[in-house]
Amino acid sequence: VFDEVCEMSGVTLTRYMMEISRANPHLKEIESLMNSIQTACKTISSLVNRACITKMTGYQDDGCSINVQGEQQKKLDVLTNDVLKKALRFTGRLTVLASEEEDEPVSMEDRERIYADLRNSDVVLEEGNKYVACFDPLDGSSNVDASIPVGTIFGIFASGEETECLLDDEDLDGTPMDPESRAAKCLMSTLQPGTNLVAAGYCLYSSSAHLVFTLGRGVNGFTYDTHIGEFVLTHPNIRIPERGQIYSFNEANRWDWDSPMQEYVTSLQMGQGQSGKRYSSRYIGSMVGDVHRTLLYGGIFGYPADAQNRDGKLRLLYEAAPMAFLVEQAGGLALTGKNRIMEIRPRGVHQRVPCILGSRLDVEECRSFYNASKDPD
Ligand code: P6P
Repeated sequence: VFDEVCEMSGVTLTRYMMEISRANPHLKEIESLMNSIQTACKTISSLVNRACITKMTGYQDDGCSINVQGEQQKKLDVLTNDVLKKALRFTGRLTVLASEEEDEPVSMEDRERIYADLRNSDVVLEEGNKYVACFDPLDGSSNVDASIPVGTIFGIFASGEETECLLDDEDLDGTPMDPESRAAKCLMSTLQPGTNLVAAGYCLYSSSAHLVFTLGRGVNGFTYDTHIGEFVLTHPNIRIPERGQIYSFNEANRWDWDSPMQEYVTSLQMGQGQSGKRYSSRYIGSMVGDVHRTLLYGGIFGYPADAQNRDGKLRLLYEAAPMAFLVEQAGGLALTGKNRIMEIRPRGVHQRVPCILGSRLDVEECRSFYNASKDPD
């Protein structure tokens, strides 16, 4: 069904997910999650588009709100995080969510209240699979004030054993769960490798809003049509070109990069790479925009390890892993330098990881420089 629905260019995302879950009943819960995510993205798109008009640019309060990253929170960081949390929370499908803006994973501790409210209403909430959502509500938000593209990144993991016992508020042996072990189990259910992702994607807020995601069977892109208030299928079955001619790294860090990266980029600049052509440099400083361009035009994007940041800058759980899933599903590669990003099990919710992703031949060429070096990955 995935292929047939993809031929229906112009189909709305709502209809697309309905067809997919009708043909794949086990994806019913994912349909509910995707519909909540698209609603949140429509709201965030409007908030970003009107930020300068509604004075939602600038920092939260008078700049005294610091997030877990130690960064000053923008007004929109806080607001978009609330929008996404509320949208996901009321699906009743999530047990845990982890956000760039939250210190620790958030368990659905008010899940009972939600169920009680729903039980008192005529909405029947069937218990479905439970999922763990990880997201960056507004990646690159420091660019909003200058109307540079920004985006939402999300990853949905299948539930694990720890997640199941969160549901029963008891340990697997039936004893009531104390807050500490509940928090520990929240964390454990969140720290999963990218290979456990069942869905991942981003919404780019730029000249248009584009929701691009995968359910593990290819990548499809939907564009927000403000005339009808729906995301419509405009980029069915996205395949990243085998090789591009654009490299996308912050070259201000060049002299801190490991030597393999320095040598690789120099070869591209000199036209001495495998393609024999000189590459162009494009770097927005907003991951979603750089990844979207790389997905459509081909080439290579990354935030490699450097002397100042041995693990790079990008976060594994809600930036690198979801984007790695997308890029691999589109036929590309996503590495830390030598190793596949999707196979790394996070040690912490906000763990950083070196990230190099894009066209298969470009990333393999870059890896050949790392493999030739004795530096540990
Ligand atoms: P730099 C935005 O802050 C972000 O997390 C990514 O969106 C982006 O790719 C990267 O950081 C840019 O970092 O150090 O090049 O400005």
